[in-house]
Amino acid sequence: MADEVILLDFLPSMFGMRVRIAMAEKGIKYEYKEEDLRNKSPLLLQMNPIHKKIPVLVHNGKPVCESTIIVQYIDEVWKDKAPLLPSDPYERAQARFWVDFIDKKLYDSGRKTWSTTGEAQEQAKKEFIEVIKTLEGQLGDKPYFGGETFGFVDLCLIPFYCWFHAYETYGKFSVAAECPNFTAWAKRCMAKESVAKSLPDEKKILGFVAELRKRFGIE
Ligand code: GS8
Repeated sequence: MADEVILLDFLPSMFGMRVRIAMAEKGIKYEYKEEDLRNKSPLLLQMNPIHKKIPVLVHNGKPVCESTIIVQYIDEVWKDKAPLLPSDPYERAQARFWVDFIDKKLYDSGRKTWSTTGEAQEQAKKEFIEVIKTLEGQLGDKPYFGGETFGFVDLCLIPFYCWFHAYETYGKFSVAAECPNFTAWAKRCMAKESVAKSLPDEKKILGFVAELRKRFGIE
């Protein structure tokens, strides 16, 4: 019997994008279900009763939650094509370290570039650029964080790139001007079909952020 694969997702979510890229890399056919996060479906509440968040992968009726856990699950189950995590245990641990760093540092500082003002916003911009520079240092001269090929760290990081236009518009700064090597890496990733088709247009994200700012009464 063929696998039944369902993805509960929300288009602007960088966490959801990770799963979409992993599915595209592996060539997995699945049913995409867009969630209204202000009116969550009974299926989402049933499949992720703890966090009630997307993304959730439902594989033959069983849920897997948390984007990085889902991507690793996909890599283990569909292991014949496009390996995402390194096979060496030490390299695998390093890749997980950097993804953990991205989740702990990049999400919050990025969000604060458009959701705060004044001193807090200046601080957020500084932190955001520092995080990108740290990642740039880790990338070094390699084409991808995974080395010669696109891997787990690349996949978990590139979804943030389509949010940069919104961060830069409201934060009034330019990542490309400050971090050219990082930007070259991002463009390399965007040239991949699996990535390009999984990320929404940056203008759509900008519109989404404009709506959020209005809703939160920012400015
Ligand atoms: C984060 C998922 C998340 O924040 C992961 O999957 O990696 N650590 C998790 N999902 C958000 C949408 S994206 O910002 C979400 O579902 N929010 C709904 C809510 O908080 O009610």
